[in-house]
Amino acid sequence: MSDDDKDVDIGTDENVDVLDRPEDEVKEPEMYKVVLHNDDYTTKEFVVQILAEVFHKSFPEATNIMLRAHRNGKAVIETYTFDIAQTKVKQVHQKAKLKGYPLRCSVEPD
Ligand code: TYC
Repeated sequence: MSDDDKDVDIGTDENVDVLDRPEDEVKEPEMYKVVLHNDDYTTKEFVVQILAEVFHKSFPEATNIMLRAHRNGKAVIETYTFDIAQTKVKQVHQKAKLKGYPLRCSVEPD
């Protein structure tokens, strides 16, 4: 008999003990809020444009978020993993700087 003919038990959930180790469990990533801050100089139109371009918000959603920041001083735009949140903030600051606006966003733990 050749090696190819031998039955090899590869193991199934029925006949192999599986140990549940907490360190093997898949954890959800920690999430972070991107917060939009009000200022006296950036135009409402530009804020709405940024929210559409960078955060893919519809015009009505973008308008609501902009107005919340305008009235309350700040507004949560969306939550993301840390790297994505940080990248969005950088994109906002880069685009605002190009137009000479002081628009600011920040990242906060959710
Ligand atoms: N307060 C600004 C104005 O009256 C508009 C504005 C809204 C700016 C929201 C920033 O996050 C902001 N032109």
